[in-house]
Amino acid sequence: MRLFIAILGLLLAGTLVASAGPLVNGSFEEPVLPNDGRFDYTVPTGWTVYTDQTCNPQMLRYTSGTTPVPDGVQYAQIQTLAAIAGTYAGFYQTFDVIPGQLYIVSGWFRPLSGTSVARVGVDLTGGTERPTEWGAMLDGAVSQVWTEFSFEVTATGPSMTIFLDHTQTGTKAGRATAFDGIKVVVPEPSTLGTLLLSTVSLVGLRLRRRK
Ligand SMILES: [Ca+2]
Repeated sequence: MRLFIAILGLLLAGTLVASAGPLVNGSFEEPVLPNDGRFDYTVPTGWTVYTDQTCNPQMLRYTSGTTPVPDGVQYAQIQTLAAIAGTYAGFYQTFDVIPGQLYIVSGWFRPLSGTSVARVGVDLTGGTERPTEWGAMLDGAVSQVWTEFSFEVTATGPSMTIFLDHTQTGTKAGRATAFDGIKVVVPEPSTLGTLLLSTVSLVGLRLRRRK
């Protein structure tokens, strides 16, 4: 009996840990670019491109002498082509979530010019309309290096859409923003698992004392 309860506890804890991270290809390692080609106009697997004009989705692969990639060896970026201030482009992905569950959205972004603004936001209804409010933002005028971001959202429905957004604030064409290591996870899943295991241990202890 004790063994059965212990196994049940472990299974429950395992399930809780495995439930995190419903997003796919947040690290942009797919599709794999050729080793000899560090650049491609490829849409990352699992993601969809959106824009209010014309844009270039791009994937890049780390090669010696270039800026290190925050997560793995590849990352994605999006480039606006029109010379219009306020124009935007980005990637979105819809994925399953548990209604009422708190999630941590995190990752890295890198505006590639002083007139690029990186934004990350979610649509809690799983819709594909670009959001008007954002969870994280970095104005290119501040920094051109990889910067980590993180924010919390509570799911209200069975699916959620994440938007990785690039906006150009100047009137020069060809501005871009890069993204990598995008994760959506349930915070501290081990806490509940530990709590369950502790409860199971206490039950086990009581059973042992009865013998
Ligand atoms: Ca990556």
